[in-house]
Amino acid sequence: MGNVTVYGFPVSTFVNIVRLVLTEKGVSFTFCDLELEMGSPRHLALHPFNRVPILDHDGFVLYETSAIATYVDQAFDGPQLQPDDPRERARMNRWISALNNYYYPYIAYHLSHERLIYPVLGIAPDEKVVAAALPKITLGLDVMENDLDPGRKFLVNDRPTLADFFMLPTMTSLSLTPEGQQMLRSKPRIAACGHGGVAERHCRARAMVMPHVGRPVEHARQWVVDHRPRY
Ligand SMILES: N[C@@H](CCC(=O)N[C@@H](CS)C(=O)NCC(=O)O)C(=O)O
Repeated sequence: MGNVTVYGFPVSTFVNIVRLVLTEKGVSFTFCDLELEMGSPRHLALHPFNRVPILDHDGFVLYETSAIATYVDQAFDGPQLQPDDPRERARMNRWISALNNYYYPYIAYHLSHERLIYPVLGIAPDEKVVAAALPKITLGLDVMENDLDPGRKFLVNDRPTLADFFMLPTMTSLSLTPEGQQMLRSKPRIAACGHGGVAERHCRARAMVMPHVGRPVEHARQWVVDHRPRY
């Protein structure tokens, strides 16, 4: 198996995708917290775009969550997390791409940061950012609700695929906001499958995030400058 290290900060959505995938594969790993080193020369040497996660497997260093997740699935034993069937694999990749482009930005950057991350730092939420995000989040939830057959527990088929692990941390942070809780109440299929995955794995995602909710993410002060939309 070799030595595996995940670099990131604990509350990070993408870091938690990698931690969930490694856990599902049964791969033990060390977590290296970069919270106090974000943007430092050591961090930028690992990730030139100043983001996390980064995976180190016996000196093979990789960034970008999609690349890491597919590498982990192929490089290690354990349950196969990518379907062989071309159409199922395409649907898995469609969910991953949709998460990156339509779910994560509005749910994490525009809602969760304003509700959960900034207030802890003494930064007032920008209600215009939240208001603009809500219809986009509603659309995403409607799409997911309609796509899930009643009783189907996973996004693609009857087994967990990478799509479920990509979706879980974002849906977890949605479920921690008042707006998210309200919206999820009218989405019984999403609720039944554990917010886009499976209840047990959703609990695992929550367990990763909950200890850090309410703790300051100091480097997020910079997000107000770099990432926050201006209306
Ligand atoms: N495209 C990257 C996105 C990673 C990303 O945005 N990570 C966030 C944390 S969830 C981050 O590093 N944020 C730090 C920052 O923007 O300063 C991936 O797929 O890994």
